[in-house]
Amino acid sequence: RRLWVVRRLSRAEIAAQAAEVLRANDRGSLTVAAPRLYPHMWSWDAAFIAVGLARISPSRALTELETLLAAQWGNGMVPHIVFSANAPLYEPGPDRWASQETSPHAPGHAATSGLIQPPVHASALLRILEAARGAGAAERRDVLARIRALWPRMLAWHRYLAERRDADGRGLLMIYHGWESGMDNSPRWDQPYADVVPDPDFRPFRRSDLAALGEQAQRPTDADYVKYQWLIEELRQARYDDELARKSLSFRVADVFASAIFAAANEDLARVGEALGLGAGDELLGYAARFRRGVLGTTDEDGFAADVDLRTDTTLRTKTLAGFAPLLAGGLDADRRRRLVALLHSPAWCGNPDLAYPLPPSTSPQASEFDVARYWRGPQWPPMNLLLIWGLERSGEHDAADRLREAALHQLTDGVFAEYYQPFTAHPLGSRPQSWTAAVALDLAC
Ligand code: 9WN
Repeated sequence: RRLWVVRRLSRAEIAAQAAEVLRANDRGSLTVAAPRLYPHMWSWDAAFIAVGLARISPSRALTELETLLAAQWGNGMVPHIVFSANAPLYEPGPDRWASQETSPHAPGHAATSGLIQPPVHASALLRILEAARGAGAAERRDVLARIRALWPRMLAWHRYLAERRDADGRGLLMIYHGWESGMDNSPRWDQPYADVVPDPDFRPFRRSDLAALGEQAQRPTDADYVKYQWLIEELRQARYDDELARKSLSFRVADVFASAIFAAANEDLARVGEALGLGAGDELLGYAARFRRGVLGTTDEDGFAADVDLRTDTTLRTKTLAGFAPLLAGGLDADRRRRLVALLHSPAWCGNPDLAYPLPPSTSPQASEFDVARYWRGPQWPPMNLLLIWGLERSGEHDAADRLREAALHQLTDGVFAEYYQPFTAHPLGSRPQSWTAAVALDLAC
């Protein structure tokens, strides 16, 4: 085992270099997720990027959310990709989605995908609001006025999720594609994907990700990709209509991690609304309570949560990071919360003796599916550390939050700002420099 050894940056150097990465990936009113592999705007990346940018300029941070929400669909859906023109090739591009031709809800002025990603946006908005309080009077006034203007879109996004993605009110968000979870090839989805069988005459298109990255072992497999592409075909056939999708798609899963993010995001949006006198507090806190209950309803005796395959009503108990969802959503009784935090520190997770940094791998090293380099099947992902830090703080677990914060920052002192990290050697993996990693570094370093 060869550890990745580099000159470590100081806190001030990390902040400066991270800011430089975000500047270089800035295309004016949006920040590309990464210059080569992801040359467009991604939904949850944009939220993390806004959190980082808020440390430099609350106004520019808000622009990120404004650009994303300007591409919102008429039914409130916020698309997972907003395409920029003249960017390097990324597949599936706008033609594959054909959203404007297919759905009456798709915006006429923006090319977008037809999926969602986890709703971190309101949590980003709250951080922008907090950062604006420390800004000069003119910027503060401007940011507050723009948050008011954005409010109806944020509310419509949360209503879309609560009404269209949890139609039966069980407090869990339904997703139609592994990409909607943001954890594309996580073992969480192995079982549901086993039932996704493309039509025999389906012709998959060429992958652009392998050419952009060149590291096949760090990306999903070809077999995975055919299914990812096929599900887009199914969605298009369902005209991106939630009524139809909910009944017809061959992938329909309740995503417990996104549901926990949504529970927290509703509380955060309610706080923004309260601070600006915008109302809707009862509605938002009602959603928060519903999704918190939904998440808690999937937990085992340690408080570890599970996804649910909604086609078969099967609980999917996998050893992935998503199991810590209750720490994000809150609501565990003190005893089980302590057990869940102990599990987080145990050898199955951050306490694993082989780890270079005590940070949660995306999949437990003790799981049979663990793969040290392959994307969401093992590597550590900086934005997930940030979500857990927020969750631990929200749950009152301040010592655990501090430990995680220190390790997460230390990992990023290599100054590479990689998409993900090899957990045993700390080698930077995937695309680089990745904007959301720079944003997390900036937030942690400030
Ligand atoms: C598909 C942009 C996105 C992240 C996801 C990550 C990856 C895309 C891909 O990159 O997904 O949406 O092409 O692999 O899994 O979490 O938002 O950084």
